[in-house]
Amino acid sequence: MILARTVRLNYSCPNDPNKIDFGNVAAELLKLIAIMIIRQIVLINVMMIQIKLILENMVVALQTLTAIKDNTPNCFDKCPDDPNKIIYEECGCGVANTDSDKDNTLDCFDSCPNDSNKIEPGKCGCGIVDSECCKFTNSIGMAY
Ligand SMILES: [Ca+2]
Ligand SMILES: [Ca+2]
Ligand SMILES: [Ca+2]
Repeated sequence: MILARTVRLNYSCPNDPNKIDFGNVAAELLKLIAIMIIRQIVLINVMMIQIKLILENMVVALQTLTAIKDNTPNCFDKCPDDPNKIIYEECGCGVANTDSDKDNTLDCFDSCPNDSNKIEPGKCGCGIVDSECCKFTNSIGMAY
């Protein structure tokens, strides 16, 4: 490209064949430099677009990796380390909101999670009705 344009340069002054018109040469060189700079800028823009695409793909890949099982990117996930929750619920992240004995008290608040009659061990402990263990027995073992 430069050679092709150089061939077309008119180095001589039209009125004096012994002199070179440096004004024309400088202008032509400036044009060539400008064209080269524009080409470099275009190339840089293309590279920037490609880098932007690569970075966008990396962000998507990272979001996919960190979404765990709930398919929620961590930026929208209040429990990023808990694959079962995306919001902070009663029992918090990492703890299931389970009510094993169906007494309407979640296991995380139920000290007797397998006793539907108690949420605290009370006097007799979980699984035993308090009035049952507090009965007095007579000498032959009869409750009264
Ligand atoms: Ca989560
Ligand atoms: Ca319960
Ligand atoms: Ca219970």
